[in-house]
Amino acid sequence: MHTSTLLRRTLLGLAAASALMTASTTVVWAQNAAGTKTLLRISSPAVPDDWHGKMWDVLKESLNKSAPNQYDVQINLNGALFKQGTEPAAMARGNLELASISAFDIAKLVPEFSIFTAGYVIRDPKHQQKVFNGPIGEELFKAASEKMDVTILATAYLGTRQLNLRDTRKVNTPADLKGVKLRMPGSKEWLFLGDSLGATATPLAFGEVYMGLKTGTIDGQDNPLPTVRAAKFYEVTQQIVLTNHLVDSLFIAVSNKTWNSLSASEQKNLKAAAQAAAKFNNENRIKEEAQILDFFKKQGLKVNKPHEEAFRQTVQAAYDKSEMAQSWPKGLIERINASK
Ligand code: KDO
Repeated sequence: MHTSTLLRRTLLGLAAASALMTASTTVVWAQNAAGTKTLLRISSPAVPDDWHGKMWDVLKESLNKSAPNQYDVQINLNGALFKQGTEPAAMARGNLELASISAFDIAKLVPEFSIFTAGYVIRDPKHQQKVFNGPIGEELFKAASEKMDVTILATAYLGTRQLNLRDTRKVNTPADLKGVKLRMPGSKEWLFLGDSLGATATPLAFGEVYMGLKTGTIDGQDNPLPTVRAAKFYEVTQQIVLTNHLVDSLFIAVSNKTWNSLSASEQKNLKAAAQAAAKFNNENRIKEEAQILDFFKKQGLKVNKPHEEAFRQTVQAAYDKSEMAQSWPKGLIERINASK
């Protein structure tokens, strides 16, 4: 065949393929725009093998059962759609419908929420559910809805944060962490927590932690142990220090734009789906935390229990003196402590 004929045919073929692609894109878009399916885009930095990554499948399945064909649920993990911490802004702009947001994300706009970014405030997963499913949660979630334009549907237990170090060292009290470059997520509340433990807090996004540990740009990181396993940080670290410094939460939140567009029964279904997802995460994570140390020991990691009371006192003293604590409503810490 003559080269120019071949070229013309190829170009015609490409044009036809592109017309087809445009047509199919238009069909998908038209479906959503026509309101036949409500788009629910989810973004999370979680790795797929972590419980708060898997929980979104539970939400999707629950909605498929309670509201068949009503939602187009799109799950995006590994921070692939939005970077860690940028989800609330994306929801406010109308580019994202659902996310699991942290107390640290909320504290940026609701300063009193920073009380939950402080170490040693929430005692355990039961206490966490008591606090957030009762009047304290109701008041603070209302403030989050007003200031962030999102509705919190359920509280997930992210786990209890522990230290995880690249090299072994003796760590008994905060003084033993002097000079340790401890990676924390990049916001002032996170960095405060890292510094309060006695380390030198260094900001880094979750997705960069593995390489940071491998190459030595950081000396350690803190996360709940199921995440240390799921994100494979144990491959590039040698020690776990059981400080138990933060019983961490994630809040499953939906943008108010989406929430307000739903009928009362649709809202009920979505809330039930979010609660089923949180329940799945919470049960599995608690079970895994109870037995996970053996896994790390088998991987050759050293696991040590430091003087937890020394950590608690140092951390609490740092928060007591902090500017952050000025924004905590009078009596809130006592109410949290009294929740049983
Ligand atoms: C982390 O970056 O260390 C953190 O644990 C912070 C949490 O708020 C949350 O964003 C979590 O990462 C991600 O979901 C990844 O597990």
